[in-house]
Amino acid sequence: MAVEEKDAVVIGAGFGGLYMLHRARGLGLSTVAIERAPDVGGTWYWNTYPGARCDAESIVYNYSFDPELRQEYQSRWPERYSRQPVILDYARDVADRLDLRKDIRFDTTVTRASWDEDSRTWTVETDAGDPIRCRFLISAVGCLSDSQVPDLPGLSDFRGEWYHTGRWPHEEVDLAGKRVIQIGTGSSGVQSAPVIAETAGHLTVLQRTPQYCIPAFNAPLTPELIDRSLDRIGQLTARLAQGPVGRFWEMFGTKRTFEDTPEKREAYFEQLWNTAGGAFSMGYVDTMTDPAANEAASEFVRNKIRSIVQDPETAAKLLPSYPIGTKRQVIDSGYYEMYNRPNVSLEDIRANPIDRITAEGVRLADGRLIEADVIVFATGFDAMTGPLFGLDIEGTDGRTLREAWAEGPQTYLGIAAHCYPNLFLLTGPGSPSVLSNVIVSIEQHVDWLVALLRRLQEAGVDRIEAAEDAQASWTEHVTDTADETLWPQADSWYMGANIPGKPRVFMPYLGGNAFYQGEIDAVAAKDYEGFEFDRTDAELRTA
Ligand code: NA7
Repeated sequence: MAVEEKDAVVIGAGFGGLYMLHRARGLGLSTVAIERAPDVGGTWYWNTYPGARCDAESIVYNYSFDPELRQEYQSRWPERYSRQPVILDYARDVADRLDLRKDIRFDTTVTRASWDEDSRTWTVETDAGDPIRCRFLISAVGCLSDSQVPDLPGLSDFRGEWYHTGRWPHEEVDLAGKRVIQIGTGSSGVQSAPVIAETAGHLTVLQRTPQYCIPAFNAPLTPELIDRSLDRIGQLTARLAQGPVGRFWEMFGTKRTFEDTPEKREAYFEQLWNTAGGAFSMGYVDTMTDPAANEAASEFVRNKIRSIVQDPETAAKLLPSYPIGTKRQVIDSGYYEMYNRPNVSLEDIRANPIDRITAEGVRLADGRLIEADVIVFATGFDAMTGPLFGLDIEGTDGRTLREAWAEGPQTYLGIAAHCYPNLFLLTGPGSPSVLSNVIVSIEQHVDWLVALLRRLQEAGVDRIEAAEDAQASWTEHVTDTADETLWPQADSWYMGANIPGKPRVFMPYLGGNAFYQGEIDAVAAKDYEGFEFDRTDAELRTA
């Protein structure tokens, strides 16, 4: 078997992989990216379900590393929140402009990676031919790429069609006039249901946990809207630049909930409802830390639900009880309004769970059969660790990441792991990742990593590993930061709670990008404190 030699292998050709590939070339590293899809785009390649769009604003959900490209695109985004095909086209355009495709192996899945201490290289095996040996292995697999269809009895008996939102066919799926069951009401389900309801004969939504949805107020992106958004972003950036900057939940608000009179509070919540989108539950600085403050925000949204949904019984089923913001904040376009349509109904499957799937549809515990032509699984992902475990990466102690992280992910700065030398995890567990505009997190990690790789090149270092104690204290810091807030209280995918048997650990870092930047810059300034450097001929430094 021939072995191909490269300096670096990047896994994934979404926004993380594309930017990493571009910057690795700049370092003069021979680099190849491995991508299981037939095209670039990552999550934006796979998530083609009806209504799929980004929940970060278009003018900031794009790369900033090339200001001219950003400027050029600013007037090209059609809407305030871009639809999936628009974002996929952008990723394709970037790949073409930077001539990245020639170094991407499409339709190729990484099946295993193992470290060889003698050569100080990773051997990366794929399902498409010879292995690749490389000095540096960089995961850009994303946090939400391992889609999950629940293990429900009887699915193979179902005579209709079924789809998962994260693996939706790229061909048109005609739902017109059909009886559709949708399971799941996270961001994907809240986006898809109103669009499906427009043409379906009947849509039945099976809800396990209700959501607090904040309206997106999506609209064509006019120059006025761009100015307003830029102004808001400018104010936030200026505030963060003043430092010392707060953590994620302290970035947006400045005052505390009960500093305001009830009237002022109601008016402020109304203003947030109309403008804040995903930042609603951070409008006040204490919403995510003080249960009483959170309850005030939660109740405001519950009242909105009561006022929008006409049928009181349906409205009651839609009222969440956990603290707002502790599950991923969903922003919607007409989700609650959809329940006023005659062709939509809601089932509370917490109270009356799914018994099984049958040939005709879904049978509930009370014996009722809901017949369907199509079942849509909007049931989410094995978030953050799932995509990494799928790579079957084996470390110096012979343990795979799945084994090493059996009690929860252990990383240093969310980008490196002890026993996994020369492996880097872009937007890995323990970094801000999903609690940010993820393109900002990607650029942050890639830029920081490029500086580190340059340092290694200059010093002739061929092995770098996160020290065990540095990893332990970072992991504790991630948990302690989460424990200052209400986030760990919810059964969310941040906590691994959506996957049976997954350890209950808060995985992303709540520091927020600005605070986190200060922390990783400080590590770099101390010549990468917490990492052990090594070179083949002589030891350079051990931290
Ligand atoms: P999410 O946010 O994980 O939502 C999945 C939904 O599916 C959620 O309502 C789940 O209920 C529900 N679910 C999951 N498993 C089951 C089973 N077994 N039975 C019934 N219902 C189930 O995934 P999305 O794709 O919507 O969004 C993921 C992220 O992508 C999103 O946050 C954005 O960042 C982009 P639960 O709440 O767990 O009770």
